[in-house]
Amino acid sequence: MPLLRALLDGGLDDPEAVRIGDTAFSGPELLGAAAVVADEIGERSAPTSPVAVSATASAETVVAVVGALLAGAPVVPVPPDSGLAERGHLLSDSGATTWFGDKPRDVTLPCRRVDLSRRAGHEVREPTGDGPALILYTSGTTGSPKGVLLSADAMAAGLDGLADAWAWTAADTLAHGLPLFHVHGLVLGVFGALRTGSRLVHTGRPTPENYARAAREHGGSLFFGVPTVWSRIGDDPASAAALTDARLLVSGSAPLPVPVFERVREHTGQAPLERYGMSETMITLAVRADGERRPGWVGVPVAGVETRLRAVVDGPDGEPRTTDDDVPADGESIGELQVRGPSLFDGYLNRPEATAETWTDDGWFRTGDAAVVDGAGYHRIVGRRSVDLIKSGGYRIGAGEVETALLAHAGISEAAVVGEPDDDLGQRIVAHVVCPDGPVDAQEVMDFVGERLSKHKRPREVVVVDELPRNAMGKVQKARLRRD
Ligand code: MCA
Ligand code: AMP
Repeated sequence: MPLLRALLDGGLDDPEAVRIGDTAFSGPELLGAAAVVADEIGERSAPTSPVAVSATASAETVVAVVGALLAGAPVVPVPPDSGLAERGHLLSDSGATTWFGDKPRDVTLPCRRVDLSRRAGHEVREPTGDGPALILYTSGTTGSPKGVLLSADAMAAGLDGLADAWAWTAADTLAHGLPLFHVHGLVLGVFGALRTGSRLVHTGRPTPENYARAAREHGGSLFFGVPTVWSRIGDDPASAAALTDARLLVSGSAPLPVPVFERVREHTGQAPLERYGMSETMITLAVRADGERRPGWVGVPVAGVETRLRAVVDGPDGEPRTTDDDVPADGESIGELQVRGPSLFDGYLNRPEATAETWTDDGWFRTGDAAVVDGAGYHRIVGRRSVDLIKSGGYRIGAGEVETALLAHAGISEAAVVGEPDDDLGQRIVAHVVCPDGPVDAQEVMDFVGERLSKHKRPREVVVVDELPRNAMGKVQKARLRRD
């Protein structure tokens, strides 16, 4: 069954089926525009060559991505503000052969622009779904981002699990303003609508005013946001009041703080519903539409997913090590969350060793998140095992990637990046740097990182130190840098 089932079945025939900013399409119009892209891809390259899409929050991005899926070309969504080093890595690592969108000067690939007014009249089909359909770049603790290979079948399974959990149907209008280069905004937030047949309203920036407008003017019933978005809505009672009649307010991508949960409930009249996932796994845990909305808990496995919690002990080298022992389902005992099911990825592109490290010998995916589970199967995420994966505004940011960018600065000889608690962003990036030739200008350092990496990877604060705290082995002791 195709990933974009409702779109290809001729559903979505309403002229407002897909609205992004000022552009609205019916399903057949979107399909006709995407078929032009599919034809162009088929003419230019081997159909299985990856295609890079400058993933602005725009109708052009949706048309390009859908067109590439129809052509059978894996899509590499590129953050539109990615800096030179990040973009260069994404393009060379993925082997993309075509660039869709406005072309930055450093991109040498053949460039195509989507023409929203063009339509192809012929019928299109989606290729079979077990090969890579999306290559999503995501940060690890060290090194450059890795390309997560997601097949259409895995995404379809994950979306069906959510449709079941949330009673998500063609009667819904999905509204959100998330970026279109991650699972949350692109897979759930676009493919989810094109699979279930629900209308889609992309709000542009995910501001409280734009969410309120999506409710008032477009009848949004199902709202997606990261906790930062819900925190800002909770602080804006007038906008929050517009969401009172929405069917579900869904939060994910990072922990939803209990005070934010309470503020959203107070001002919208309904409790938000949490779900948990990863780029590598799609959404594996969710509170069901009719389930208990318990602040701080992310619910039960979605259909087809199994979870287990494995005990973690200190290894002989002092580093934590996961054992083969399950921790009790008592709502208190903490273990590493491991998952398996049909929505999981097919590995990291070009990284067999990194791929192997994420799987246990008996075939479970190690999430790296610490969790508890209770007797009813409700899960709570209590933290990440590694301090080097930071979640800021719902974005996953590897400390190592930011440190590498900082070390390219002539005035910086050592760098250590940590995530510090932040009421708005969950965590904010703080860089501790050693500057042998005298202090550097903090804003200049932030701009320097922004030229190399995506804007959200810029440190919010730069702290100049004489030396970094290190243990006897010379390893930086990041716990000693945190000031909370
Ligand atoms: C930010 N600004 C800065 C700096 N940082 N300026 C100078 N130096 C800095 N260090 C600027 C920004 O560019 C912006 O400027 C302004 O300050 C406000 O920035 P910010 O506070 O970041 O707010 P924002 O731009 O409104 O972003 C908040 C956000 C965003 C909208 C919540 O973080 C976001 O879209 N997050 C979604 C991430 C996401 O989709 N993750 C899903 C991953 P200006 O106003 O000029 O632009 S997928 C996943 O996690 C799994 C599968 C899952 O479970 O979903
Ligand atoms: P990403 O690769 O951007 O998909 O980020 C995945 C990570 O986000 C997970 O490993 C978790 O650490 C975190 N995450 C996602 N959803 C939640 C949630 N509801 N609560 C806590 N953490 C979450």
